[in-house]
Formats: sequence, C-alpha cells, structure tokens
Amino acid sequence: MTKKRALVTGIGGQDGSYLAEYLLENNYEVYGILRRHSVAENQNDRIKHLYELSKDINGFYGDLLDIPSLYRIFNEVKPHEIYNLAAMSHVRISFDMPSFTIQTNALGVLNMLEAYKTIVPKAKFYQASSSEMFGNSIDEDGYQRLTTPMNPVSPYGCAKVLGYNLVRHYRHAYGLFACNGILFNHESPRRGTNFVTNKVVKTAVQIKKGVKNKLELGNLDSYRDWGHSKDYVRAMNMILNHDSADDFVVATGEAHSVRDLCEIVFSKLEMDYRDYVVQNKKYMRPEELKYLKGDSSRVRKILGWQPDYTFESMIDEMISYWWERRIM
Ligand code: G4F
Repeated sequence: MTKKRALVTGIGGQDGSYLAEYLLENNYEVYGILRRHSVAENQNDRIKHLYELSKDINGFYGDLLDIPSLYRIFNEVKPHEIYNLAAMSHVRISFDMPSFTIQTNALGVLNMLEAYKTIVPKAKFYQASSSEMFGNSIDEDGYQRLTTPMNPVSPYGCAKVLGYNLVRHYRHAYGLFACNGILFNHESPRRGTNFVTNKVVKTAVQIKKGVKNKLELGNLDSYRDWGHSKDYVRAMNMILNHDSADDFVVATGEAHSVRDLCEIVFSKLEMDYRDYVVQNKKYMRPEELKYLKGDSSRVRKILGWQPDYTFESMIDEMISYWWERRIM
C-alpha cells in the first residue's frame, strides 16, 4: 500500500518536530520545508535524530513567502496532507517586526492555500491557528471557544486572524478540505527558551546549579492554558482525518498565571521564586493578552482527543530535561 505523504512547513520547530515523529510512527512519508539558517549546524537541531531513525523523512529549502519554492515543492511531493505550522511564532517579537509577521503569518497562509488549490486540491490542509486570536475576549463562563469574538492584541494575533479567515474562506468558496486548529499554548523541552515556560524552567535549573542568580521576566499576572506539544500534534492529525473539514479548539481547560508557573517550578527545585524573580520592562508587551482558558469539549467529543500530559507532568519533564544537561 502506498504511504500517505505529509508536507509539514515549520518542521524544524517544536511542533513540526513532534508532528514529524508522530507521522513517521504512523507510517507516513514526511516532507518538511525548512528556511535557510546561517548556522548550518542549527538547521536541523530538533529533527536530526529522525534522519537516523527513518528513510521516510525528507527536507526541502523553501519559504512561505517564496512562491516559486512552494510550487516546486508541492509539485515534487504531491502531498495528501499539508500541515502549515511555519510562522513568526513569538508574540512579543511581533511588535518589533510587525510587517514581517503579517507577511509570514497571513500572506504566507494565502500562498500556501493557492499552491494547495492549484496543485493538490484533493489533499487536506491544516492551519496552525492560535488562541492569541481571541485577544482579551472571554465568554461569560470564563472560557474561549469557536464562537468567542476575535479581538487580537498583537501583530501576531492580527495576522493569525487573517490566516484563519482565509482557510475558512477557501474551504467554503472552493470546497477544499481546509481546517483550523485553534491551539492554546503548548510547551515541551523543545520549546524555544525565549518563551516563558522553558525560560522559567531552564533559568530555575541554572540558579539551582549555581550558574545564574536571577530570572528576569515581564508580566507575571497573565494567565495561560498550557498543554504539551506532543498531545497537540496528535490533535492536528485527528483534525485532518475527521470525515469533514472543520475547525477545532485544542486546550487543557486549565489556566495558570506566570506567577503560579514560577512558584511551582521553583518549589519543585526547593527554592522560593520570590528570592530570584525580578521584573524587567524589556519583556513587557505594548498590549498584553491577560487570560486564556480554552473550551476543548468539541475536539474531545467529536474526535475523541484527550491529553496524556498534565500541567505537572509536563513541568516535571521539562525540569528533568534541563537538569540532565550541562548548562551554563
Ligand atoms: O510564552 P509566551 O511568550 O507565549 P504567548 O505570548 O502566550 O504565545 C504563545 O502562545 C500562543 C497561543 O496563545 C501562540 F500562538 C504563540 O505562537 C506562542 O506559542 O508568553 C506567555 C505569557 C505572556 O503573557 C507574557 O507576557 O508570559 C508572559 N511573560 C512574562 N515574562 C513572558 C515573559 N513571556 C516571555 N516570552 N518572556 C518573558 O520573559
């Protein structure tokens, strides 16, 4: 039987790497799009182990904004499933680079949809949409869900709303199997260390090991619904293997503040975060998204998705990861 071919943009990122692993385990051929990196050694950091494990993974240089590269790759791979995970994914940095963010995270989606519609219209398309699209909208019961108004509060969020609407529009106008996963924050040891969870965990371990003496953060009073990336990439695949194209919220339904996160991580390492955490204005955002808690009842009920990790088991895994490394 021919294997299904999956094309994954952003394969070098946290989600791309876990998704590639999951798809290989499930008998797919995986084709990834990577942007050129000036330090060649860092290009494949999160996925190089997969090249040793499987012959079914292949990488292409390309970019969502380089239309000829997309057409070349789509024509060569002729994918059955397309996962568009590539993005400028850091919300605070999107305030510094608004134009690049809008181009990549919105026009990039349009370029992908056009290549998809033209070359493989029978394939299925997953768009990495984000809870950042809700901004500070919260339903009366304290949750965000598909019907919650989208009021983005960052260039990143604004771009993701356009990408989200383009996917819905292409689905309705052209009958494509194009879906959005609205994923709430998801973390792991592979998370970039400039995102708050891995920054807190890595720095707390460094403090415990005596190589650092403080942790500088921005806003401690925002709340996030944090799940594990491995659980969330499984949802992406379930969304594309449902019998009709649809949009789903993926979340844990639990909210913790950045302060709670610090308290939990430092106390697991037998320290008091108040002795080490200091606020630095440079990590604050011009506008902050204050509270996220997702209602994922549809993805649980319709697709049977549920997370394997809890918040605590995810934090434990991240602490062990950094604890076992020689970090300076
Ligand atoms: O870890 P963060 O940078 O994640 P953020 O902004 O929520 O975005 C992540 O989740 C989105 C889903 O909602 C994704 F779409 C997006 O791509 C990304 O994966 O910040 C979390 C919270 C914020 O309130 C931030 O202000 O932590 C606060 N924070 C406090 N000090 C900090 C810091 N965030 C970072 N990155 N660094 C700090 O020093």
